[in-house]
Amino acid sequence: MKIDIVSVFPEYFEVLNLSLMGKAQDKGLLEITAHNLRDWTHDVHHSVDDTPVGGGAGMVMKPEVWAECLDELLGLGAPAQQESSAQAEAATMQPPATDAHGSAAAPVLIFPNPSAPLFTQRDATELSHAGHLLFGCGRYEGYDSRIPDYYRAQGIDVREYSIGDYVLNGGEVAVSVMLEAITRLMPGFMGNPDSIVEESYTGEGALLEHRQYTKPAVWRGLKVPDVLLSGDHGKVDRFRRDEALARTNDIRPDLIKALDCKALDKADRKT
Ligand code: 6GU
Repeated sequence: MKIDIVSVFPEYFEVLNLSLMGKAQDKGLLEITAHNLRDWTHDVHHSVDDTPVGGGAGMVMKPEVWAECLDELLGLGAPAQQESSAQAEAATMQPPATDAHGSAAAPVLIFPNPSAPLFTQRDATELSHAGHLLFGCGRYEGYDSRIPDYYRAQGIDVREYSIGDYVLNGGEVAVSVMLEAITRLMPGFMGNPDSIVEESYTGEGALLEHRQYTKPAVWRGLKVPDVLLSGDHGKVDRFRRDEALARTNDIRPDLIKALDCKALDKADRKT
């Protein structure tokens, strides 16, 4: 998967060279490039933002700079606009991204935005099959809304996502979060692919996970539930499923409401 990230703080993404994401890059599973948006400016101040039209506090990211950058990274010819020959050459020299099946894949353009729909495990799963993701990180009060509108109108798959109900200073951390959720679902990313099958938020059920224990069976006076020591796999499965349902009902009743009834079995209904 080819991943381009555009930001005024590309250094933020050095964390992606660590741990499993770093290993996936070494293996050639991921090819991540963090670009500096200011490289596409032409003025001496390298300015990327301006005051909001209509008034108000803060600054809004300008569409012209973003468009020069995104046109190049998406391999789109700039309409009636001059491109530097070096930039044009770089754009044509890029090999086409391929999807999970090795065929050329349409890029997905993603803008983190606290006022957008919530990014969920479902989105992560869908995007883990993409061949090319391009993230545009806004700063300040956000970016000119015509930027996503324009690329949608060009037929690009454009997404805007929030990662939760709180406000961050910019999209960089949100992109790191989304990327980790997406890439760990790629085939070959995890050492043990089973570990992603039974997690919270996956499967039709989308329940919080049951509680976890390891040895010793008694630690500082606290016991592991007896049933987990029984060796009866049927009982263990039932215990865990009941606990997952009860915990989800307590902590995230919204997930229970969203549950597809068909995902429940007869025994579930008694808990
Ligand atoms: Cl995607 N961006 C920013 N700036 N703040 C957020 C967010 C995104 N999601 C939640 N808060």
